[in-house]
Amino acid sequence: VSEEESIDGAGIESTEVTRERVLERIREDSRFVLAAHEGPDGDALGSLVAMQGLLTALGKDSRMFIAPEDLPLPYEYRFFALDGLIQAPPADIPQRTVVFLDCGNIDRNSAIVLQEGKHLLNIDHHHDNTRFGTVDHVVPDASCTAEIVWDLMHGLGVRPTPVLARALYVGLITDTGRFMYENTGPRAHEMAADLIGAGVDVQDVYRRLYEEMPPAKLALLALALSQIQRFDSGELTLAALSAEDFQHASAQDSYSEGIIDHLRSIQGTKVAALVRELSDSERGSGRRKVSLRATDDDVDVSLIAREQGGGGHRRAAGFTTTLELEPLIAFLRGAIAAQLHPAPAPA
Ligand SMILES: [Mn+2]
Repeated sequence: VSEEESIDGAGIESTEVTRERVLERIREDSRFVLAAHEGPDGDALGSLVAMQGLLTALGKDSRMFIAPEDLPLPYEYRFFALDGLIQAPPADIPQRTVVFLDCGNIDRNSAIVLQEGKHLLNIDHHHDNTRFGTVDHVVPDASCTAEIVWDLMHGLGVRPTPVLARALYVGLITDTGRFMYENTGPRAHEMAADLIGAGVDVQDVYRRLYEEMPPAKLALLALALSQIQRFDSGELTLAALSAEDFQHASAQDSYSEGIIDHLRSIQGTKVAALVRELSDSERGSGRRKVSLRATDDDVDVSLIAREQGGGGHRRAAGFTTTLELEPLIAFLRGAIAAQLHPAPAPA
């Protein structure tokens, strides 16, 4: 493609071009640091661990950065071997290529300490990615960032070990809701077939991620389900967990993962919201973390999250706020209504 054809109206290079640029950096550079978004989920961690395995297979020197506040990892991800883990930028960061994975922006991300890297490869699938890299390989059509890493792996001719394949598979099944969310296309299943062929033990991964649940996690779910609130004929279904709720359930912060799927599943819901008060350990006393899920395309929750300085996908987004619960709910109801029932334009 010519230079003009490869750049769209907004000056953004096509993913064919950015893919080649990423492959070139990986082939030519020898030292790397990898990072993902804060509070890393299955896709962030799976992509991180897989990229580490990929670079190691190519004989590169690679380190994985995870901020101290994100460790230990949520229990379901502790089986990942974190080879090459660092918790602070290495002294030679100006000579290293930094790879940001599944990271829509780095403004409020601890990984911002890696900005001094030689090259910044921004590999992500969030459509609202702020394109902060020196190369921005952003593929909104990818079901997960792990799918992009999987594609790069094939581009580099690396055959995955079972451990590398498992890391990619974790990213795939967590971000697609086990192949149930709207981002699940043929490619997600082709990727699954490829990875299972490379040695992924499907039942073992399922057990690790979704069973072996600490009883406190179920206790927290029970607390959330017992205080569901519905607004505007149920278009907004919300549960708010306080710091005391976490204490009563003896639950860790990460145990709220998955609760929002129950809220979204309730009849008539357009938007599900899980609000949780951040504990002191998350450096956020008095702040609340809000996760949003949309049931269909009628509401774009990433727009709502962005109004509060957050972001995400159209059907899954989030933000952090200092708003008290009442004004927060008022904001959400207003923002949802503005999309569902826009006022008619003045004549
Ligand atoms: Mn993701």
